[in-house]
Amino acid sequence: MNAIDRSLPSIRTDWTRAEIRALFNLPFPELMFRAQSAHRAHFDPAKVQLSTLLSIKTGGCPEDCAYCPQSAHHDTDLKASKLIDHDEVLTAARAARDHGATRFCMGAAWRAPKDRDIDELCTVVEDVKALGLETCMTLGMLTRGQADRLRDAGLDYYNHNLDTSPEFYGSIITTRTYQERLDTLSHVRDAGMAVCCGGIVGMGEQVEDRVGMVHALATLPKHPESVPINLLVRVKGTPLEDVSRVDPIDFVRVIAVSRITMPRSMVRLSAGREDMSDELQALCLLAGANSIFSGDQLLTTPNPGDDRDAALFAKLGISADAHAGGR
Ligand code: SAM
Ligand code: DTB
Ligand code: SF4
Repeated sequence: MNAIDRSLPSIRTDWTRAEIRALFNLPFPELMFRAQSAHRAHFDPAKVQLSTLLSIKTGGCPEDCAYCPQSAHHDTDLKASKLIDHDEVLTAARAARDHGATRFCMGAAWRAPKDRDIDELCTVVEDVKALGLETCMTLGMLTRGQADRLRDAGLDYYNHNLDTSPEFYGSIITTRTYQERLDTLSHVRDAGMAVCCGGIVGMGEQVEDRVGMVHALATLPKHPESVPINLLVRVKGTPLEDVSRVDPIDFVRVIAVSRITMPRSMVRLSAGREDMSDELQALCLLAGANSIFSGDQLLTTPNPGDDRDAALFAKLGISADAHAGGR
C-alpha cells in the first residue's frame, strides 16, 4: 500500500486567472472550508497579529489615487503637514507596543522619498526597532539604493500595494503605472526586506478585477509576506466618495481567495473595519484573515480602537500573537 502523503500542498506562484476565478465562483460554504483548511495548515486560527499605523507625513501628495484623502488633487478636509518629529514617532511607537502591537507601520504621503528623507528615516527605523517592534514603512516608490539603505537601517517590511487589477488600475490612478509599482516591489524584494502588498476592494470594480488583483499578488515571484486587504474608506471630497458599497459576502470572498492562493502569507483585514459589524469581521477572520491594524486611527481615518477590538476578540476567543501561531 502506498504511504499516505501528509505533506502540505506546495506554495504556488503559477496560479492562472481561470483557477482564481473558479475559486471566487465556489459556493460560499466550499470556499470557506478550503480557506479554513489552508489557514489551519499554517497558522493557529485563534491568533491574530496586530500592527499599528502612524502617518509620519500627511497630505499634499502629488499622486492622484482616486481613493485617497491625502492626494493634493482632491478637495478633502485634511490638513497637509511636514515630516513629523523623530520624538513624536517614538512616543507613538512606544504607545503602540504597550497596547500589544508587534509591528509599527509608518506611512508618508509621497510619490517617492528624497534621499535626504531616507537619511532621517534610517535613524527612525533604528530607534523604533530598539523598542522591540518590527518596523514597516510605506513611502511611495523606492529606488534600489534607497531600499538598500532602509534595509541596512533594519527596516523589516515595506508596504507598497498593487491596489487593484492591471485593467482597472488606470481608472483609479494616472500618475503612477502598475509597472512602476512592480519595479518598487522588486527593489524591496531584492534588497532582502519582507514585502507587504495588497489592495482595495469597493472602488466600483467588477468581480473580474478582484480576480485580477489576487492573481497579480499570488503570481509575484515570491508571495508577499503580508497581504493587506482594504475595504475602501469613502472619504468626502475624493472621486470615490459616493461609490456603491460592496456586498459584505463578496468582501469575505476576497479574503478567502487570498488565503487559499497565498497560504503562508499574513492576510491583513485592513482599512474599513470601522464600518464593519462584528459578524462581518468574524467572517473575515474565519476566512483566513490573521492580522489587523490596531489603534483608533489608520493613517488619516478612524479605526475601531483597542476597546472594541478587545471586546470582539473576547467574544470570539481570539488572542493577539506576533506570528498568528504561524509555523
Ligand atoms: N504614499 C504611499 C503610496 O501610496 O505608495 C504610501 C501611503 S498610501 C496611503 C498606502 C495605501 O493605503 C494605498 O496604497 C491604499 O491601498 C491604501 N489606502 C489609501 N486610502 C485608502 C482608503 N480611502 N481606503 C482604503 N485604503 C486606502
Ligand atoms: C494598507 O494597505 N492599508 C493601510 C497601510 N497599508 C498603509 C493604509 C490604509 C489607509 C486608509 C485611509 C487613511 O486612513 O488615510
Ligand atoms: Fe499619495 Fe499614497 Fe495617497 Fe496615492 S495612496 S495619493 S501615493 S498618499
